[in-house]
Parts: sequence; structure tokens; C-alpha cells
Amino acid sequence: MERTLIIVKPDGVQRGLTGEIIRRLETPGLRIVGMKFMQVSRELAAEHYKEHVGRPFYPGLLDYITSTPVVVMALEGPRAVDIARAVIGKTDPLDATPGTIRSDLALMKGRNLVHGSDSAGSAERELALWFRPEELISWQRDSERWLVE
Ligand code: DAT
Ligand code: MG
Repeated sequence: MERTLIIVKPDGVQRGLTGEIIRRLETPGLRIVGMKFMQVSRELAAEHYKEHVGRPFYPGLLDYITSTPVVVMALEGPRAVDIARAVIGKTDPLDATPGTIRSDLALMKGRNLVHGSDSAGSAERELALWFRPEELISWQRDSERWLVE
């Protein structure tokens, strides 16, 4: 089992797509183990996106992610990081495969609706950044044996 960090970004919340985005990630079998609605501070945004410091889009990225509230989630499942990335699609909606969230619902890299951790290491770092340990709840779903062999 693996955990990944998902953020429904401000455009997702503003466009009323929170439910649609959660549905697309939850339906394949990923299980919610943490979730909250929050306004992101500049400090948290900067720490989250620190790998992009110095890139031309970085200031705009911080303005965007801190503009209005987000929904942040921890999802758990086998290969959760890669499964979530597959459901989300490539960074640029134009490159994303049809059927993915970004291909179906977004137009631009800078308004691509949702974040998903890109590796197990990133997921660990990001989950620690966005959630206190007690906010992540381990639980089992009765349908698990029909999803996980
Ligand atoms: P991803 O979100 O697919 O992991 P990333 O980590 O490379 O993509 O970049 C983080 C976010 O920054 C991305 O979701 C949107 C924004 N971004 C990346 N490259 C960009 C660009 N060239 N122009 C505008 N925004 C960009
Ligand atoms: Mg990334």
C-alpha cells in the first residue's frame, strides 16, 4: 500500500469540479485517508513547489495556488502515486491522454485543476507538509478484497 497527496487546486474548487475530481480518483479504488478544505499560505505553497524556484512560471504558480481555497487529500492504495498520476494526466492538458482529468476538463498548464505527487519520495515529503500525523486515518474498506488481489 502507498499514499499520495492530491490537491484540488483553486480552479477546480471555483469551477465546482471538486466532486468530479474526487470521483475520478476514488472510483478506480483509491481510498481517502485524509481530507481538508483550506486556504494555502504563501509559506506552504513555496515549500510545496520549492523544486520550481527560479522558473519563469513560479511567481504565478504561487499566486494561483494561494488565490482561493483548495481541497487537499491523502489517498491510499496499491501504487497510489502512479495510479493517481495516470488518472490526472500530463502537466499540459494538450499532452494529456483523453480520459484523464487534465485532458477532459482543463486547457492550460497554469490552470490544470489538480496536483498529484510524482514519486513515492515526493508523496512522503508532501504528506508531511500538508497533514499532521493524526489527520491521516488508517482504515479498511469492506470492498477491499474486490479491488486488491
Ligand atoms: P505536475 O503538476 O504535472 O507535477 P510540475 O511539477 O512540472 O507538473 O509543475 C507544477 C505545476 O506548475 C504544474 O501543475 C503547473 C505549473 N507549471 C509547470 N510548468 C509550467 C509552465 N511551463 N507554465 C505554466 N505553469 C507551469
Ligand atoms: Mg509535480
